[in-house]
Amino acid sequence: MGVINVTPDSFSDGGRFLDARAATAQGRRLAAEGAAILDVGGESTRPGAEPVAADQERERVVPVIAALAADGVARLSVDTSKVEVARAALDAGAGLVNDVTAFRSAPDLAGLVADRGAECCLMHMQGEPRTMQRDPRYDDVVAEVKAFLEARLAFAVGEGVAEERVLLDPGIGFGKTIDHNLELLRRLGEIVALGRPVVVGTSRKSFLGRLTGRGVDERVPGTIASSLIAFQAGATVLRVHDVAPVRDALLVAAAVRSGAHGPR
Ligand code: HH2
Repeated sequence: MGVINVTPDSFSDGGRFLDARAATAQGRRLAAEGAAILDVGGESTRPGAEPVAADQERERVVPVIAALAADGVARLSVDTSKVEVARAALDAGAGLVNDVTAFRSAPDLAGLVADRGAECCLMHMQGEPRTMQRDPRYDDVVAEVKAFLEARLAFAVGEGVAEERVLLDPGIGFGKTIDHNLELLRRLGEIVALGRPVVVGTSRKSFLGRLTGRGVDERVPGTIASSLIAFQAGATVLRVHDVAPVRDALLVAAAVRSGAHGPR
């Protein structure tokens, strides 16, 4: 899953793709590099980020999704928690709603996903973006994230979303310390055991900077390592800004696992 942030303030690429043409070009580049899914977002969720009004978020993402849908080169996902934005994105050609609040901020979003037969990604977050990194605490982070995802999956199914249309994400960096992130990656198999496809997004995140001493643009090796570890533990969707290097790493790992490889 390649990330396209149509925002002025995203933590790693804020401002680079605020213009619809630049964002669309980035989407085409990521698809050409091998992204199967493109995740288009119009509101940053970085720690301390300020909320964006629905109209503005919609104006940011819809032209980009419409242009990429016309290409037909990748499945399209909208990274939003708002019903109005998701509806417009689905109308424009998105097929997946990636909600970092797992339908908590807009419970009606579940009904929309159900009515449209869309897929959704439900992510764990403790707190909300503005304050989530102020002293997050858990007794057992993996058990709590797992119980949360199980409950949100049950909620979505109760609202009419087909279970096989739901992906789950432990929410690396969302209300978590470096130790919480490492434990989630180390014990990711427990989340995979829920039986739904698991999405993991470590791309360029600050815990990689803490581990390596690298700035946000220098965290590709850390992103590759953590994405591979997640893949080995059973994650099937890796949400990254740098598709080409992660794709190569995953191809090698998949070939070692299966013994099968293409004619490249
Ligand atoms: N991470 C971010 C945003 N959305 N969605 C899912 N499912 N999983 C993630 O780990 C995840 C996500 C944060 O990364 P980014 O979009 O690059 O930053 P920002 O929120 O600042 O735009």
